Order: sequence, then structure tokens, then C-alpha cells
Amino acid sequence: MRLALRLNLLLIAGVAAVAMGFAYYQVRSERRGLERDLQRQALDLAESQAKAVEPLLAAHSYKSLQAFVDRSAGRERLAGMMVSDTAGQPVAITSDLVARLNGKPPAILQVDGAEEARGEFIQLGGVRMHAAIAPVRAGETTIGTLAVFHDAAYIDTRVGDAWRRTLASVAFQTLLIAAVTLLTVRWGLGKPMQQMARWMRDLRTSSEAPAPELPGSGEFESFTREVSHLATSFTAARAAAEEEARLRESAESQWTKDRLRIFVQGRLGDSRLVVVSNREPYEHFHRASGIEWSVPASGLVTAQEPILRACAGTWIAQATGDADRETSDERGCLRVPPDHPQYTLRRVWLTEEEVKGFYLGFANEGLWPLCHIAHTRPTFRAEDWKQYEAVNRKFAAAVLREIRGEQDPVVLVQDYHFALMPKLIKKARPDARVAIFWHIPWPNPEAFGICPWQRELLEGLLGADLVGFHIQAHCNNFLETVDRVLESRIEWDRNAVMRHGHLTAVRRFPISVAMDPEQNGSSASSELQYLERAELLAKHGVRAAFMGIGVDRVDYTKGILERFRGLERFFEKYPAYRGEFTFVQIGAPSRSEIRRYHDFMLEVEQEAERINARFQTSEWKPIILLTRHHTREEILPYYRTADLCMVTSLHDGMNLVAKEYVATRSDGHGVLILSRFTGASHELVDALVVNPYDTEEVATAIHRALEMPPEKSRLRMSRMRAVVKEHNIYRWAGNLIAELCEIRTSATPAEQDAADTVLKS
Ligand code: ADQ
Repeated sequence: MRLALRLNLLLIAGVAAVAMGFAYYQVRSERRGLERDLQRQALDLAESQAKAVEPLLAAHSYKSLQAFVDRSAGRERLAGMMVSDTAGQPVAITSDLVARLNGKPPAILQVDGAEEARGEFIQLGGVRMHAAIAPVRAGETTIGTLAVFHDAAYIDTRVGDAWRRTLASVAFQTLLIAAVTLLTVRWGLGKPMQQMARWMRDLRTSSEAPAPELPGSGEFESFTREVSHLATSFTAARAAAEEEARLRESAESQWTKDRLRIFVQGRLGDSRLVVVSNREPYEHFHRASGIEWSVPASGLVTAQEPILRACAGTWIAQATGDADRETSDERGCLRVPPDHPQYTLRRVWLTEEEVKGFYLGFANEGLWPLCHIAHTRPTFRAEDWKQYEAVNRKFAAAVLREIRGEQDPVVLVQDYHFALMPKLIKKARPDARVAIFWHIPWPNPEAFGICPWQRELLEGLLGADLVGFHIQAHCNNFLETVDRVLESRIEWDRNAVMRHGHLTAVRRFPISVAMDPEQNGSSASSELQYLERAELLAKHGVRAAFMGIGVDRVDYTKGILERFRGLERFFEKYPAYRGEFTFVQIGAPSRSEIRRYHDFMLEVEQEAERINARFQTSEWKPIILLTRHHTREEILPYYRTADLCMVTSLHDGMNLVAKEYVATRSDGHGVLILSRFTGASHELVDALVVNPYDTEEVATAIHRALEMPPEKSRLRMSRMRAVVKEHNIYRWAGNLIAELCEIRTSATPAEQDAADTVLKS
């Protein structure tokens, strides 16, 4: 039976039962009320008439008595009256009553000497009547009785009417409810269900994921959300399967999420994978609407997330959200991503003092400017160093707890926050394979040499079996620095350092982004793209035909001011583009507790304002500066529709924004302007490569990008896409893990001997 019918029948039965019960109660009350009224009237009448007949009965004037009772016959509903003597013998009676009594007087008429009037309902001659009897008294003596009879049939008639009315009302209500239920089921449930079924059928039968057309609010919200997740997983799985099939067919070796998962499972076997970084991939915050989570703006997070998702390992990181405690268990663990759990995040809490010394101080005021040659002086303080050491020990302890009892665990340490950790872990667990990936550049030995703790940092790093950088130049700088500072043997031919019998391989692993199958989807028409771009700009009160995009953490290494100056020069040199081209700069505030960053944000805002004030009109401005964190979903439309993307870092390990822009342009349009000081410029040679310090060159590059013939820009974009597709994040992770698993965790005797000889000589 269909749901609507079943629901209707149940509702009707329920409503009818309740309505009938209620009606029965109402009708019964009405009957009781009518009977009570009749009884009261009848008793009053019997008593008053008894008083009236007393002189006549006392005087035995029976004729007058008969005339009296006959006169009463016309009263409303009065069916008869009877006066009897003390023996109960009628002495006067209305004629109708004689026939009805028919020699069988009802029990109530029997003389019982009662002194009060009384009454009851009786059946008389097949009719329901009310009989009331009152004593006729002469002084203290009862000399007879007077009985009045009322026709009570009208009560049944009234009760019958009440039943009819109630039944009609029940029928009407039932019909109404049935109709409303039908409509509710049809529109409230049936329509969304049909909509969902249609959408699922399209999803199943068409090769491209149809745009979700689902009920989005109210009771269906969570249902819709889960169905959408399911659909996304389904689309991704299908795309991956198709991709695998295609790869098998063409014997290509492209890395995918699934290939990485299978590869890592094969290589790691039962070994546990633990990733450590300072930045956590998910932060929980208290908001007005409750606890919410967000993904911080960080290249490292962008890069690591797909690996953890693929390998279901554990990610250890600093807790930085104000609702992180409430969302983790007593060990600081939770499953993430929160909406689709795939791996474990273990949070470590730091004190304010630790954050100040370790993160803001040594890591970001010391190591960050030390490694980025961007003309900001590094600051090294002894108390910051102490905290840096202490926090490295704290995180190492967390890792050791996590791998306790695990056989041959694999630990991937991330970045310049944890230079000391490889040594700490290896000392406690020589069987663990430990790698550290340095996401930022490594400067030349002279530059690095200004760090008072360079020796300790290098020793910490060389505890690792593998040290990774984005490009070969950073590997070379590192090896040269080790050569300059520590007693060790550098094996230049195989990029490795042998020290105290431990070999550390130094390798180049250019990091990348995921170019998921969904990002390879069909491209929107240029007309649609134009409209989407216009809509994005209109949100900021700007009308322009062309749009450029820049996405960065607001950091002095990213060359944002140089970019703005390049834009200013562009509008000076090519005034025809005023009112036509707008640059959107998405800038997430970063490390704002550090004075340099705080001041830099102000500088960026002032510079944008200054340039805007020079050129802007009522409907247009050259720069739209959006200084807040944006979600990936918010950034995507800008990447997808921008005519050009500018990455003008003064120094950058890799720069993932450049790769994200390329990965997003499945339509083949768009031009990338890329600083030659980024790691990315070594791979994306089809970008317009610029020196960000050369304002003139940046301005010319913007002009070239906007004027580039479509066939040329398409060719450049397709070549860059081929690079990103081939060298994606899964390849990065696969290569890193492959390399790590091949490394012996101890030196061969021959290596040991050779190292000892070198050190002795
Ligand atoms: P980052 O210096 O953080 O990373 P980058 O590689 O440019 O720099 O990555 C930034 C990431 O944050 C990108 O994924 C970008 O989309 C995102 N992002 C930037 N601004 C944002 C905003 N306003 N809102 C939201 N998200 C934003 C470090 C090194 C890099 C190296 C990476 C990875 O400095 O050289 O490429 O690690 O190794």
C-alpha cells in the first residue's frame, strides 16, 4: 500500500476515534442536562399543583378535581396528571393517562408515605415519560398524592440530532484531514523524494555529475547533505575507476588518490604513518550559531590533507581553535574531516609562553626570515630558542606515544617548526623511518650562518633518514651548509650526508596540488564565465570586463606590495585598461601577533587605498582587497573566472596558489604571472615569469597576459596543466614514501668504516 494511503487511513482512524469519543461525551452531557431540566420542572410543577388541589381533595370535591386535571392537559409536554387518595386510588385523572396506565400503575405511583416530591423516567405505553409525584397535605396529614407525567421523547429526538450533527462534523473533519495529508505528503515529501530520485537517476546514468537539485532546507537539510556527500564519493569513485581504466589502457603512470592509497598500503605494510606539523588541518571555533570548523589558509595543509585522507594515518598538530578542546577526546584526538571522517587528528596544546617563544618568536621571527631572503631581518632570542627546544620535545613525546608498540613506524615531520624533532624521535626509536620536509627555501651557508643555533638545528635535521626540499637548489644549499658547519661526509653523488654512522638522504620533492577528476570537468562557456566574473565583481560594487586574482596569506615574502606597484605602473602605461580591468587580492591575515606582520597588513591596505584613490571611478576601482580567510569554495570561482593570476613572491619554497590556479582552469583559459623566486617557476615554465622587484616588467606582464591571443594562452595553460597533472600531490607523497621506505635505518658496515676513516683523517 502506498505511503500516502497508509498514512491517510491511519490518520482518519485516529481522528475518527478521537472525534467519536469526544462526541459521545458531549451527547451524554447534553442528555443529562435535558433530563435534569425536565426533572426539576416536573417536581416544581407537581409540588405547586399538589398545593393547589389540597382544598379540593380535602373537601372530596372530585368533580372539581377532575376539572382541574383536565385543565392542565394543554400544558407544553405535559402528558397527564393524576390525583390519588391515600390508598393510591385515582380520584381524578386526565383521559390520555387512563389508557396509558392501562390498569398497571408504575412503581413510582405506589403509596409509600414519602413526604417529598420525587420523580423518575419510566416507560409508559411504549413511550418514554417522566413521572413526578408529590404528596397532597392538609396540615400535618397526607391526604393523597398528585402525579404529573411529561413526555420525555423530545430528549431522544434532541440527542439524535446532536449525534447527527457530530457525525457530520466528524465526516467533514476527516475529509479535510485526508485532503491536507494528501497534499502534505505530495508536496512536502513526495515532491522532494521524486526530485531526489530524479537527481540520483541522472547521477547514475549520465557521465557527468548533474548539478544537485535537492531540497535544501528544513527537515531535509541533513538528509540532503548526506546524500550530496554520498554522491560526491560516488562521482569521485567512478571517476577514479574510469581514470584507472584509462590508465591501464594507455599504460600511463599518473598518480591518483587511489593509486597512492594502494601504493602506501603496499609500502608501509603494517607500519603506521604519523604526520607532524605545527598547523592543524581543522580548527574548531565558537560562533554565534554554535561550534564551527574551518580549514586554515596554509600551503602545508593543502598539500598534506590528500595524503592523510588516502592513507588513514594520524596527524599530530598544535590545537589553535578556541573550541578544539570540546571537539576532541581526552587524548586530544578526533576523526577528520569533520563531515567525512577519514583519518585521526591528535591535537597538542601549547601554553601562551610556548606559542610566543616557539611559534611567533624562534620559528617566525627567526627561521622564517632567515630562510626567505626577503629583506626582513631575522630576530634570534635565547628565550625563544629555549621554547623552541621544549616544544620540539613536547611534540616528539606525542609522536613517541602514538607509535608506542608499532612495528617500523613511519614518521613524516613537517617544516621549519620541528627541526630538532627527527633526532629526538630517532634516538628513542631507531627502528622508525623518519623524514622531514622543509616547506620553505634553504638559504646559502653564509645567510644561514647568522643563526646562533645553526649547529643544533642541523644536528636535529640530520637525525632524519630523509630530508626533503622543493627544488634541487635548496638541497644543494643544505648540503653546503652541513659541509660548512658539521663534521660529516657529504656524498654529493647521491645527495646524502653520513654522520656518526647514520645516513641522511637529501632529496628534491616538488610539492603540488591534487588535480582531482572533478576539477577536470567540462568547462563553462566563455559567456557564462563572463557573467560569473561580472557577478563576483558586482558584489564589490565594481564593473569591469577583465579580472585578475591573487591569493595569499598576508606575508611580506609574498610580494603583495610589489604586485600592487606593478598594477599601478600598468594603469599608468596602459590607460585604456582603466575601468576595464580589476585585480582582486584575497589576503588571509597571518601571524598578526608579530609586529612586522601587523604593520605589513596596514601597509598593504594603505597601498591598495592609495592606488585606488589615484584611478578609481564611481563604478570601478583597480584593486579589490579582501582581507579575510576564504574557504576553498569561496576562492574557486575567482580562480575559475580570472583572466590572469599573479604570484609575485620575493622568495617562496614552492607556492601552491600558482598550481591551484592552473589545476582549476579546466577550460584552458587564463594566464599565470609567476615570480622567478618561487619553486613553482622551475616547473611552470609556461607562465609569464617575472622579477617582482622589476615594476616595469610586472606591468608589461599584466599587459601581455591581457592581450595574449587565446590560442597562445591555451597552449601555455595546457602545457602547465599537463605538468601539474603529472606531478600532482599524490606523486609527491608517493615519491617521498617510496624513498623513505627504501632507506636502510642503519648504515652498512662499509659505510660505517668509510665514515670513520673520514672523521679520523
Ligand atoms: P604558504 O607560505 O602558506 O606555504 P602557499 O604555497 O602559497 O603558501 O599556499 C597557501 C595556501 O593557502 C594555498 O592553498 C591558498 O589557497 C591558501 N590561501 C591563501 N590565502 C588564502 C585566503 N585568503 N583564504 C583562504 N586560503 C588562502 C608554505 C611555503 C610554500 C609552499 C607551501 C607548501 O611557504 O612555499 O608551497 O608551504 O609546501
